[in-house]
Amino acid sequence: MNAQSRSVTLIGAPLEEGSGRRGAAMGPAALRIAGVDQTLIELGHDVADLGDLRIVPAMDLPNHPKAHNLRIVGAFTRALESSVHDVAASGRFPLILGGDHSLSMGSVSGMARYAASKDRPLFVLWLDAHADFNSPATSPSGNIHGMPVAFFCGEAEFAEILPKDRPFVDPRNVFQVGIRSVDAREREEVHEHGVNVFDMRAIDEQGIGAIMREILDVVTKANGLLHVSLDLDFLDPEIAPGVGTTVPGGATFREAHLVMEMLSDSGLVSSLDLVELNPFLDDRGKSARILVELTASLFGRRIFDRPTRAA
Ligand code: NNH
Ligand code: MN
Ligand code: MN
Ligand code: MN
Repeated sequence: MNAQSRSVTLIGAPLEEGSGRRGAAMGPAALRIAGVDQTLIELGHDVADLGDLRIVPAMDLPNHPKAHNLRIVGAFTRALESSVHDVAASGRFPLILGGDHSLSMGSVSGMARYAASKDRPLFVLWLDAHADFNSPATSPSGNIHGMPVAFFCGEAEFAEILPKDRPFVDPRNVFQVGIRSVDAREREEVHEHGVNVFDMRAIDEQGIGAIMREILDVVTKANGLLHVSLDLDFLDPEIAPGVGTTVPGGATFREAHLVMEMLSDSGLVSSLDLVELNPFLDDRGKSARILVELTASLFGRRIFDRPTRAA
């Protein structure tokens, strides 16, 4: 992404039905109030805003007892899959303002279809306290925001939200960073499918810089596209309290910024989700602002410039 100017399209996804509680639907509004568009414009990017998706439940989907609100989540999934795909195909950068994490079923599936059309592999950087690899069969909560990774990897069996022969993400192309809360059966699934997990202990032991270099090298060698999905609970709740599922011991302010700065330097990022912000639980806009600051780092804001690293 370097210092170069990008054409960015904001897509608001006021979805909260995938989480166990209300409030995340106010996320897109809070991110706009925190100045996400103006911040990108000041960094020299061209910004368009599609506004918020307006969705009615998909009545052709079943009321699934172990996947709460499947009809509304399924409708958002379909709408995002197509709008994210179309934005990417028009040469612009889709930036999805969430909304709970179930929206990534749609955004990542849309990018998977786009990557397949370009004959390039899609990689996903999943910044989260949680692995989000449950399915209706394994989920202890039935909340779909704990299932998106299994969905776009072709695992979670959801009746016909998207065509069954759509492009999936190879779980070995998924890098999860910041993980510190995994359910029992989810742990087995993640291992079985070869998801790359860098948990909080790995960050403590190796440092976030070394981990990011390793991930970026893999994506560079494969000439991949990289979708970044930033769950606010990746961060420590002390600095980002506006989230429904706080888990202590998360990433620090500087660790998160270094992730974004290194991603920016790499020029590899194709698309971004900002998810799980719950303004109803936030402390005077603090968490919305930190998401906007991290987005600024991803889009080229620097303390000082660095000499370009040889690849
Ligand atoms: N693993 C739990 C579940 O599936 C929690 C998921 N919650 C999240 N994920 N916030 O990022 O219900
Ligand atoms: Mn998540
Ligand atoms: Mn999470
Ligand atoms: Mn499995």
